[in-house]
Amino acid sequence: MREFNKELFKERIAGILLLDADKKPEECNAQEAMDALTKYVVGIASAAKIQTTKRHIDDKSKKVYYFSMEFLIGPLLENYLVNLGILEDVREALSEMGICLDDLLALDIDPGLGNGGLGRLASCFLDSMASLGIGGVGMGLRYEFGLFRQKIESGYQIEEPDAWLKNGYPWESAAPNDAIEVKFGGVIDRYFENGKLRFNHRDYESILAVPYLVPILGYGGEECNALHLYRSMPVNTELDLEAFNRGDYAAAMKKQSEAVALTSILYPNDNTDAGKILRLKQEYFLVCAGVESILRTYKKRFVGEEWKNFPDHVAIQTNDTHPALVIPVLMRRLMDDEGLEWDDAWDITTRTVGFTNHTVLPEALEKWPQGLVQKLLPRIYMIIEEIDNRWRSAIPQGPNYRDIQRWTAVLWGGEAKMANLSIIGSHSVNGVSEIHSEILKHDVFREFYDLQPWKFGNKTNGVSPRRFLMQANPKLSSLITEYIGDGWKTDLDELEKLKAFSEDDAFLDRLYDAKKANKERLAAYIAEKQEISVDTDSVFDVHVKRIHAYKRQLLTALKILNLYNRIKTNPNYDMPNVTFIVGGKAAPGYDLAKEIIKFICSIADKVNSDPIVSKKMKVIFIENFSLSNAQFIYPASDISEQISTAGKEASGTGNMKFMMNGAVTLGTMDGANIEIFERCGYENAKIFGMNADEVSALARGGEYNALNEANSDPELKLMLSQLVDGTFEDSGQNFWMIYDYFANGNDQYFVLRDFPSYFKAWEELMQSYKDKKHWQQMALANIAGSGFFSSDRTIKEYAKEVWGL
Ligand code: NBG
Repeated sequence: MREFNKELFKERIAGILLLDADKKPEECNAQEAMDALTKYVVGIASAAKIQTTKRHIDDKSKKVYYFSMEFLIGPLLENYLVNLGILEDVREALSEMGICLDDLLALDIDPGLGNGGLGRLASCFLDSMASLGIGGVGMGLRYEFGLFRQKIESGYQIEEPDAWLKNGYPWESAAPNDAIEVKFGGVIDRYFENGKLRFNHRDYESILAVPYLVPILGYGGEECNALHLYRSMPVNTELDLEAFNRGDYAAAMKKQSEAVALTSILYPNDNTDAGKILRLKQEYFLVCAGVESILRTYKKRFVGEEWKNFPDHVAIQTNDTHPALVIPVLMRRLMDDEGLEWDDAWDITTRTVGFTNHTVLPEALEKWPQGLVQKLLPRIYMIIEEIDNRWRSAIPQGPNYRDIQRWTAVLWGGEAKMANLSIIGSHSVNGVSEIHSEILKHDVFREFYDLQPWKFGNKTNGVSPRRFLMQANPKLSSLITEYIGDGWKTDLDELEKLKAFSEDDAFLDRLYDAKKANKERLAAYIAEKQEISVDTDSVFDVHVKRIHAYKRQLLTALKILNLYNRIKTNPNYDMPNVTFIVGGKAAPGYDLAKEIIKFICSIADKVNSDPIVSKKMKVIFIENFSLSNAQFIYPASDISEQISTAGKEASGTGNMKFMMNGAVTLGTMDGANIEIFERCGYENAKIFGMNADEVSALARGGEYNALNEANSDPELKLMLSQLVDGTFEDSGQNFWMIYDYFANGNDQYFVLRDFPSYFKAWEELMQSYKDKKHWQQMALANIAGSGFFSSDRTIKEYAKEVWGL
């Protein structure tokens, strides 16, 4: 950890304030103080970056390039103060200067450059690589507008643009000298030169990729990596003068606007593929710029090195299929520009690239119309065709192989299939939890697995304990340190040591107190934002994540409605007081998800305004669930709702964040839940519902009918009719869309089948809550068992088994 010299620090901050704001510390406002503190930390990060770069040049260590269309990095200031180990020192020093650190942190920018788990995972990985001293570079896009901000008005989601750059972003530094030209469209001419086939690209349109570098500071503050975010800019800064002189200013600016538009927005879809041309352009833009930057650095560092050694120095990991074009792009660079033959280029490419799949949902597996790829990326298309031809001709012909030909082809039925391209062009393919990786091998990609079983592996996801425990939950962190020392901060497995205190009443009481304090922090946030007061002695039952049919927020909604109905008929219904907290964004084009939000908000209105029911429970829909408020939510939770249909959630990472903070999982046998149950002990979680095999059997059978489920269960039947019988008319509507979802035999995620077992499991969990000591023991078992879910462990596995570090 770094030394902290308080007087020097105060002098530095005062100096920056004087230069930048012409003010003394006691005269500055929070924003000015925030800017000064950020500048101070950026200075430390830059110094660390220089040292890290020097070290990596000297030891020639292998570098990992993590390509992702999303990086949910979150607010950085507090995170870096934690990583530097100076958060409390800085707080004290500032307060001596009359500045309150918390006021500053509240102003920190939360760049929404991702949708959900996939983007946050990428950022946890960057944090872990830096903390472990692995030279890791993130390659992403600098979207002008991040994921929309969610407002809830009368229960409806309203999307507002996230103009996160409007006041500048102090963490980034532009590197215009390293800009890269990316070419779209045009024509490819073939010709022979010295007996070698060559390609000339003409009549294309160029867009400039300008890198912006954000420092990624590891724990301990010694290592600093970088995130490269590419921004699209026009190549020619000139106007179309002819149009300009005509007075047609829009036409004069057309090229410029098109170029800028490329990285303007992040597609707000989680686990669905929008299939839009702009998205394909974004994906190509990212990989083209990224590959070029890798090769430039490589050629500088390894002068005279043979190309075949490239994979000894560089690893590329693709975060889902979005950067799949990295394969043909690297091929093109090696062949067309560096003069390598196909076989050598192919060997280098496949030894360099690794692919992680993050979903089994068919609607999220990217496919592009062949014609579009051909028109937009003519040379890349030729290479994809060649990859596909070579792959197919290596598969035996004949009737037994027809299915394999069909399901593994890259180009088939007029479509270019990015998952197939990713698998064929990588040396490693992995899923993100045990069960998910098994489903990939035996179901989604089984033809590939039959042919190349050695490529397939598993890397169960993890999360950064710095951000999600140390930073999010200082109360619990200091309690842990008090009892087991601070080795857990770099080796999360040490949390196991806490098991020794499971009969220690004093410790268990302290655990309860920490939870209670965190509930008070969240309650204050809710009171401020939503003007609702919640009972901090109640159970906090929390379901926060993107809204999606497969994640089954409908189960939560029906559970709450069922409780409402029960209390209305029996005001003495036996349950502890509960606060239900739901939150998450719906993709703007996903009508059912938006309707689910409205449904939950309507139930909340009913519950919270009922004089009797509201004494037992409250329902809160947290507006704009995002990294910044997530950090208050996980530590305050008692119950972690992880209730996706078994087999559908690839891993989940929220489940790990809850566990680490001592929440008990109420969940299905899905994704990483299963590994969570194994590590906290099945008795310290609550499992319900069908398992993945039962789900597939039910789906295959084709006989499931949601209405039958409802008709055989009076409570379900009542709730289904309440959707449309005017029960919710005072909150403005009936929920025909949800009713139809069930009634038209659409319940593809089996909400109604799993509901009875879900409700029963919840009731049983409430019984266990009554025994305070026992509940604290369950919470403790979760914290103590969560070491495995550190992203440090995940990254070590990638490093060893995929990247060959
Ligand atoms: C998501 C999965 C989650 C998983 C994250 C990170 C996509 C395509 N997939 O279950 O739905 O935890 O990826 O791996 O966003």
